[in-house]
Amino acid sequence: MRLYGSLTSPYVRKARILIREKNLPCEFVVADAWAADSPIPALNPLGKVPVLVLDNNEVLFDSPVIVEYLDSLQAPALLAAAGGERWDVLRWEALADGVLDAVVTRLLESRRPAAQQSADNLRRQEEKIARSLEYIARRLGNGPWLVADRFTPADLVVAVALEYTDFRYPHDWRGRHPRLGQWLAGVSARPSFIETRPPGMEKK
Ligand SMILES: N[C@@H](CCC(=O)N[C@@H](CS)C(=O)NCC(=O)O)C(=O)O
Repeated sequence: MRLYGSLTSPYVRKARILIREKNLPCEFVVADAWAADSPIPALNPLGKVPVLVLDNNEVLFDSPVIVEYLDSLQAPALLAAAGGERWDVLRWEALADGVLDAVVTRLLESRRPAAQQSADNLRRQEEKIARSLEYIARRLGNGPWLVADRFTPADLVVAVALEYTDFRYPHDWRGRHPRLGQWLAGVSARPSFIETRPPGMEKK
């Protein structure tokens, strides 16, 4: 198997963390989706990373699909096969993916020439992020995990989203949600997080 992606993409990092957590044999190919000579559009018509090329040359894309596929390769699966726990985890994943989308959209907007930037769009994305962090903090218990009594893809994706927020939209969300900050410190101390942290992303 080969995983294509950049070192800084949080969507790619989700797959890299899962590969490390489950010790799966998978080559990592660094590829920039934005480069003119990028191999990515030939693999994924959407032109986005991550892309996973299987041993039979079948191609999977979109990080939720890749994460679930990788998780299915080796028991025990981190995602429950059925029942309430499964839907809890999938909802957390959808929320965290939405936070990533908002942070990326905000970043791209902020990189446009000042005269072309939309203050409305910046504010809208920042509101999505603030509401989502509030939502997470409100539902966070006292234990180390979001769902059940073990590490699940919910913890993985929410922690990736919070670290990416620190990386690309640094602001004092810990002041508002100190317990969420403590929770993140626990998850992000895992070797899978340490080993996949991109250059320039400091652990808080
Ligand atoms: N929903 C996709 C989002 C992936 C994504 O947006 N990747 C970015 C890198 S962070 C990308 O490849 N962007 C290139 C583009 O949008 O053309 C996923 O979860 O895999």
